[in-house]
Amino acid sequence: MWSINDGKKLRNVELLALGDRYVGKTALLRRFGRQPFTFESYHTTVGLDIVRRVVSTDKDNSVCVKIWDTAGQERFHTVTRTVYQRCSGAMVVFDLGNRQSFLNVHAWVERLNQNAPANIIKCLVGNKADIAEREVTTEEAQKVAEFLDMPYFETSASVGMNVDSTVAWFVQEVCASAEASTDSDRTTLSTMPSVEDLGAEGKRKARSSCAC
Ligand SMILES: Nc1nc2c(ncn2[C@@H]2O[C@H](COP(=O)(O)OP(=O)(O)OP(=O)(O)O)[C@@H](O)[C@H]2O)c(=O)[nH]1
Ligand SMILES: [Mg+2]
Repeated sequence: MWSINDGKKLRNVELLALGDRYVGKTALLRRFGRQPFTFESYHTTVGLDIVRRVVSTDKDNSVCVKIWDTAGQERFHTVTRTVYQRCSGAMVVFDLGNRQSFLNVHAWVERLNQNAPANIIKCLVGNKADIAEREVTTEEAQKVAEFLDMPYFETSASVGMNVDSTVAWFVQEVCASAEASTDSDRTTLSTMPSVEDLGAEGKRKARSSCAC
C-alpha cells in the first residue's frame, strides 16, 4: 500500500463511485480533483475514468487518493471485478432531486456486495443538495443508510459542499483499517485529514494531477 515518492512515504487509497446516470458522480470527482464545475451539456461517462489527488494527513504522510468514476448507464458500465477488488472504499451516489436514483441504491449496493471485497468501506451519498426541489428527504436517506449499515453524506458538486470531507472520511477509515490489520508500514492519523491542507508538493500535484 505504500510507495516512495520524492523520499516520502505515500499511501495509495483507491475508491470507487457508483450510482445511476446523471446523479453527479463525474461532477463530484471533478470537484475533488480541483477541476471546474460546469452545468454545460451533460456528457455521460463511458466505461471508466479516474481522478487522482494527493492529500496530506500529517506532516510526514501523504495519501494519493484515486477515485474510479464509473458509468451509471448500464450499457456503458464496464467495471470489472478486478477494479472492485482493488478498491478499499466505495461511494454509492444518488440524486436528491431524483427519487428513482434513490430507489436504485439497493441494486448498486447489491452489485457492490457481489463484486467487492467483504471489508470494503462504503458510504451513501445524496448529491445535488443545492437544489430547491427535492424528491428525497435527509431523514429517509439516513434511514436507508442505517438499514444498509453505511454512513450518509449530503453533497453538492455544484457548490462544493461536503465533497472534500466525504473523501477525507474515506481516507481516515481506510488508513485506520489498514493500520489495524498490519504491524508494518504503520501510520498515525491523529486528526481527520484535511484535504484543504495540501503541502506544497500536493498542491503542485493537484494542479497537474499526481503521478502516483
Ligand atoms: N444542481 C446540481 N447539479 C449537479 C450537481 N452535480 C452534478 N450536477 C449536474 O448533473 C448532471 C449530471 O452530472 P454527471 O456528473 O455527469 O453525472 P454522472 O453521475 O457522472 O452520470 P453518468 O456518467 O451518466 O453515470 C450534469 O448536468 C451536472 O452539471 C450538483 O451538485 N448540483
Ligand atoms: Mg459520469
